Amino acid sequence: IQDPSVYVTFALRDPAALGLPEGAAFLVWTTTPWTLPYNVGVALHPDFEYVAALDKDGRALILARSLLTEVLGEGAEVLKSFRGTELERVAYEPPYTEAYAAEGEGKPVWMSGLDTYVSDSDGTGIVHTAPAFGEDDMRLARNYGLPVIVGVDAEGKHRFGPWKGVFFRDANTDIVRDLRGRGVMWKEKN
Ligand code: VAL
Repeated sequence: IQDPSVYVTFALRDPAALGLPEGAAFLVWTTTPWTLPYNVGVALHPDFEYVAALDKDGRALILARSLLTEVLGEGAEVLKSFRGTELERVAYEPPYTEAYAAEGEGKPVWMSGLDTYVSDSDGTGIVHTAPAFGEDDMRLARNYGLPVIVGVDAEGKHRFGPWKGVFFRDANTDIVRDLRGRGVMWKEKN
């Protein structure tokens, strides 16, 4: 089975603090949409250069400069550039909060962290982090005190949301549709 690959936008809580316009967002790429309900953070590389550049709709999106042309195309206007270290602990609006509300752990901050495992060989240089589903994700959670939610049970079924009881990967189609409805789907490629 081929996992769908999606680009989603996580809007910054306080874009003005970085000198960016309203609506500015982290652009995040993932091949596991079914883990997005358990997102708690995004990982950036401390030494990469990042830019906030305008997409075709005039929205400011943050991504690694080395992937700018590949992702946004030729000639995208760059508003600002940042070193990864300048984008640490930047709070954003997560795509989903349901799992955390249900678990009663209080709300995570949903923020960026830095880790040198982040690559710019594909994606956007900004990695969706869901700690229960990856070793690197777990390390980021530990380093930044992000909560860990195990979103699927021992049988591999979702424990939360409208996908409760659905086998993890089988929820991909529904979650992709849901992301479109939430207005956070930027691009899908299969
Ligand atoms: N970080 C991974 C991804 O972006 C998973 C493990 C959540 O797909």
